Amino acid sequence: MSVLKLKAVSGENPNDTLKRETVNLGNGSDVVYIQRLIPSDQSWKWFHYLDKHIPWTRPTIRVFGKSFLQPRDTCYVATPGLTELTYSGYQPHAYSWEDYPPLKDILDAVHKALPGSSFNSLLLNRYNGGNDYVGWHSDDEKLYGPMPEIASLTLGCERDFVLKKKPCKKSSDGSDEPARKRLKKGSHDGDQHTFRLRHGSLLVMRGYTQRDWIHSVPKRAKAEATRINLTFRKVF
Ligand SMILES: O=C(O)CCC(=O)C(=O)O
Repeated sequence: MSVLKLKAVSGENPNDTLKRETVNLGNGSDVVYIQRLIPSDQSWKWFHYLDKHIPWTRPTIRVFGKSFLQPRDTCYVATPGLTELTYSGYQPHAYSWEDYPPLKDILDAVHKALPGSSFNSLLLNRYNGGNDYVGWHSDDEKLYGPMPEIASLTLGCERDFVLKKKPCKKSSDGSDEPARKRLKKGSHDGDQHTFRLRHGSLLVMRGYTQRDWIHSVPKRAKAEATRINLTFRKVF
């Protein structure tokens, strides 16, 4: 495992006091972590609203040919008319931003923190304690384009977010290229980085992170409380 070197930099706006840590993963991939994007009391207000009002479901998904109950609750929100999202054989219903007005305020806060961003879809996850998790995967669905920017907001219980490099395989011309699809838990090749995602924090994956890296939120016996995660994405 490599030693994680964090570079603290300020935002693009000189008046912006938000501390950003940028981790250069190499080969055009990087991660930005803003530990205190949303003040704690505002984050709790949004947490309680979403916990109560979002129509959470726990769908059956298919991974490596087997059916599983997804190990966390989920909900999908998107601007009308976009290509529909399908992952692990599951196509979530797309609710609209207007159905849950605080989502528009959260989206505004994320857009303000990331100048130039224009997210139009949102996948929400709710982890009801440390047994809920998301396994190793990358968000490399075609509808997000080749270099998606994905911004992930955490509300509630802190959890670890782990990034691991995809194993390289030799292509027919002899050059190394990353394996593209979802990988089995336990496979390992190369660097690994862990971020402790705090209440009110924002983690942003950029560049080729989805092509070259996989990520997970592993089970954690000590994480007893609920965590709500919002991942903002742009569908092209
Ligand atoms: O909960 C998180 O921080 C990650 C969620 C995630 O990986 C996903 O929705 O694809």
